[in-house]
Amino acid sequence: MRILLVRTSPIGAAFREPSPPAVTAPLGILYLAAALKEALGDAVTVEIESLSTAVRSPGEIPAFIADREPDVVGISSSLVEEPDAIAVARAARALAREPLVVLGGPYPSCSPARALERTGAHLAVIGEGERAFVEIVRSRIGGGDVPSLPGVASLEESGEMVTGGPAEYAPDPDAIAFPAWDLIPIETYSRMYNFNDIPLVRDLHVPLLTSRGCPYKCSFCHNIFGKKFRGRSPENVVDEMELLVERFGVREFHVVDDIFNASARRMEDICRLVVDRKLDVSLAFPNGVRGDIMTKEQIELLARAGCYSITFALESASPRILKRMNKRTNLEKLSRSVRLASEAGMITSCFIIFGYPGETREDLEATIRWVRDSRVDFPRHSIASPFPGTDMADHARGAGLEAEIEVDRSNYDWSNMGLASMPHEEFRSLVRSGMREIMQEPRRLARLKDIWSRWDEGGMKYMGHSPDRRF
Ligand code: B12
Ligand code: SF4
Repeated sequence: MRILLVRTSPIGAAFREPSPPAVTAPLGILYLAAALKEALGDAVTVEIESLSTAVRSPGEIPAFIADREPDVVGISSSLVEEPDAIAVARAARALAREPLVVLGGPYPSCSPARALERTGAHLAVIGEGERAFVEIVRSRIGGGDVPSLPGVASLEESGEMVTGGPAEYAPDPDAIAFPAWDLIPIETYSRMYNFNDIPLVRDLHVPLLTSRGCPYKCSFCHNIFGKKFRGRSPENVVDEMELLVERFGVREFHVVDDIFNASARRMEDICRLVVDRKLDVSLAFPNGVRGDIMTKEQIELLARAGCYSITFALESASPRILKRMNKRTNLEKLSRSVRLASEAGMITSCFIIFGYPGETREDLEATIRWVRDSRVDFPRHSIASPFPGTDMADHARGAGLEAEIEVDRSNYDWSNMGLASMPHEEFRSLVRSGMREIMQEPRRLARLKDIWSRWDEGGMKYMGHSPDRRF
């Protein structure tokens, strides 16, 4: 049985010069491919493609699908990639020998009914996908109908959505097979603009998922892996790193966990094991860590294990907005961790969300001041996008958002919604001037000069777009 797994990341990103959008290796479908191979062996052939590397424009999608003559098409998509998920599903369903079309990933996990209606996929998998997808393919090989499965949704003829019960999560994350790294060109993905947003330090890098689930309930976030933290054991994590070093020459790992440091002990043990095994790797945390629960010893241990870059999930420095976001952040402790990471030689970044529903000028200015005076090297800001189903979407309705947000490629993160408590033009100008104020702070400028000079001397490598793209 021929299984085609497609990741809908930005179309043609690999071909775009000089500044392609950020893309990571398609980790979700790499996990699915490994699970299929482990459970079904030679009964399946699995091909993995990502729209970022496989096609140059949406017009190429139908031929790209038809050429592969799949029996099952698995589509992995986030909500902002909805138009591409629709295009892939329609192209698959239009084939004369129609494959089974299964949609998974954050998009159907958070908006299953919308995803089924709009894409026309036969099935949507909600949450963790390995087990459900193996069972779907197994039943297809057996020739029967797909049975009702937990976390699998479909539409009845009446248009009503039915599921086989709530999504299930693998209780032991060590029992999940490592991603099928041999199915993708790691080098191609390493050359694209990376999530870490700064130069790389090694030639090849991959994203690494060392845990699943997050117990926090931030109002803007989507729950994909459940609310229970399930950490892989340190041995299992470092075994995967070792395999990637030895078999593929990968020496840089970008941890994309929701909350890598939920268990301090596990984090420390992972670092110690990397040091003990003399792995000579570099680590980055582009998806953020919780800075206000880190100690000096832990930060130093991370540095010894090869961590050169760390992103802190600040989001806002206004206590009022942090409360609305349900972030529960201790700003003082966070500030200390940023300083300690910087003193340990790491490049520091932080996430900022501007324009949270109801944000005032004072809230926004509090964030600008905090970041300006912090030891954050690279602030990474975005404008609030209230995704359907989140608490933030409810807050946004109170602030004037009337309809469910719609996706098109021109409003990628809906950044012009104007949900802050001020005229939108004023908001935009405050963000612009605030970011300028942060970036022109003299001590930050000096640190950045030092970072870029390390790059010029060859200490840091290709980041996916031209070296001219500086600040
Ligand atoms: C890496 C990453 C990025 C990277 C790369 C994205 C890319 N397109 O290549 C970058 C930096 C570009 C990025 C950007 C954004 N991201 Co992002 N990102 C992530 C992150 C941290 C890791 C993704 C990952 O590899 N996970 C690990 C794999 C194993 O999980 P997975 O892909 O979900 O796969 C599992 C299941 O979903 C399922 N599954 C997946 N695909 C399929 C397919 C089938 C057929 C089946 C059956 C099952 C299945 O099974 C898999 C294994 O269990 C996640 C958070 C997280 N920890 O997952 C957020 C996340 C995906 N991002 C998110 C958001 C909001 C964004 C942005 C909109 C942010 C912004 N405002 O700009 C943009 C949108 C970019 C885009 N084009 O999608 C949300 C998506 C929410 C949603 N409903 O869509 C997430 C979930 C964070 C969150 N918790 O809110 N992101
Ligand atoms: S933003 Fe991070 S800490 Fe908050 S709920 Fe999402 S994954 Fe957890």
